[in-house]
Amino acid sequence: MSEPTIPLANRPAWKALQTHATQIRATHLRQLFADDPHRGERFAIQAEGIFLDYSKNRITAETIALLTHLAEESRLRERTESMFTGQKINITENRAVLHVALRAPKTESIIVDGEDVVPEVHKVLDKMSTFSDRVRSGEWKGHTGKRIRNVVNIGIGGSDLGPVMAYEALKHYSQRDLTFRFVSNVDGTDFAEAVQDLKADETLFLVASKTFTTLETMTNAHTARDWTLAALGDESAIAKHFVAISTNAKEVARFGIDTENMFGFWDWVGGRYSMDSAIGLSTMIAIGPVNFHAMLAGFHAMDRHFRTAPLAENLPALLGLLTVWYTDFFDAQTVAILPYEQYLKRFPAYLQQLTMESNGKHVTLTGEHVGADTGPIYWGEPGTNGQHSFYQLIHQGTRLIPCDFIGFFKTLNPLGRHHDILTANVFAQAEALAFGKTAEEVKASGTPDELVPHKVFEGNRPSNTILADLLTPETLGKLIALYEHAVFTQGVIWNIDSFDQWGVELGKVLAQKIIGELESAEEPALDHDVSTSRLIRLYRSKK
Ligand code: G6Q
Repeated sequence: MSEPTIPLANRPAWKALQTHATQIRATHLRQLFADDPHRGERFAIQAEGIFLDYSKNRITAETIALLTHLAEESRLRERTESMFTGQKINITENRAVLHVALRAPKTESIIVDGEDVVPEVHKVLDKMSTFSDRVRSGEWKGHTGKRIRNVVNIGIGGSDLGPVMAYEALKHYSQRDLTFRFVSNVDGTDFAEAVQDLKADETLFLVASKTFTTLETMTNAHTARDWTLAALGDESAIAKHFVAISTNAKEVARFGIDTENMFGFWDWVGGRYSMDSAIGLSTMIAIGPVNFHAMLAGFHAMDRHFRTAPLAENLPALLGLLTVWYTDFFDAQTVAILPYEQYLKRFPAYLQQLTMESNGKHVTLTGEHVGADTGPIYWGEPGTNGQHSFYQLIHQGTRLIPCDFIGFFKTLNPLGRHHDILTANVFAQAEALAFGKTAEEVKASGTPDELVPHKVFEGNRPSNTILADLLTPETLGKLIALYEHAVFTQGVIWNIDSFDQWGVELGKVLAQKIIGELESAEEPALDHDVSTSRLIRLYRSKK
């Protein structure tokens, strides 16, 4: 793979952006709008049914030109091709990164290590479809001959957040006589509460784990096994009530799940990029194979757009570059994701993993310090709820928080005036953030002098408004792929490996050691720092 040899700070566009930023930082959005009556059209694009208004950003045409130059200098195009053609761009794990293959049509071919992976992808999708149909129709029976009523996904991180988010997002399309639960936390409460009203003979567990060795998932899976056996009393029940989603057939068999009931995927699917692989089995059972395929088509449409659209009209590239702009030239620490769609309530949590596990890195592909700030903190809640809690800080605090507002022209639940009221709030918030309210305006409304400073809104706070027609499986696929490729764009600029996650390792190793120390019958000899050792002793004395 070709790598940019020029360090970030020496790239000409980066230097030009530094100079340019000093001018823009001194300019108010009020001024930028006053200067250009066509700004609302100039900085808006529509592609693949997604409308992006990015005019309320602190940018000019020159900013976009410089940012797209930066993308070119950083070889975004070449890197994108490397990803789409199966090169091993996950350098530190020596792996291809091919979530785009998960939604490639049958007619495409993508070669990894001399083999076309697309037929394999479709083979698994077909197996998932057959299985989902059997569960949905009631043909798949539990051990006692009863049909399955409950589906419990056991997984964590990438094997949980995508499935939960997609289930919530697409609940409208789900089969309502099936109950779905998601167990991820090793805290026993998660499992206990998930199954407390379920009957074992009507419950199917999907054990979702790429490695099939993850401590939390294996602990929960064994507890689920015990719970099932306690109710059904017979080992042969496991085959009817457990399926596995994994790349590790050996461990699946060792757990006691028939590998016939295993849905595979591949090492080139990263956990946080896996919700459209077999990891999405719970989604497919919920919404059915036809809707699942519509979701894949949405992903694929955005993949194509990202690969082919000119950078200045490229939704993911622009979204990614704007984040680099605020992170590195405005010292913004976070990005708020604000979906005005109740079904997207888990979307910010999903994006947290996608963005922060991908771009929370401090060294480049070649191991040097990046020399700039990388992945910002993503967070958010659905609107309008957030307006009554944390928006105060976004409007009047001292920090700059770029916001992504996500809304829809139509609602899946038309109820009186609700949708107009909801959407009015999206537009009002973006308007208030950008333009604020000056001291003169506050005074003119009769505010006593001493209150004026408190009621001033500085404005000049940037946001994107992302709109689509209706939340469908296809739209969801597009939205997710939009952010996946925005994250990739950022990673390319910073020249980091967006696809590894070494930062989660150290805590895992230490926990393994401490588990032994908490559980040992003998008083353990502790060689931790004094704080940790004392906490361990305290727990042992109180537990
Ligand atoms: C995602 C990460 C991580 C992973 C979980 C679960 O990109 O790799 O969140 O998905 O640790 O791993 P398993 O699927 O192997 O259980």
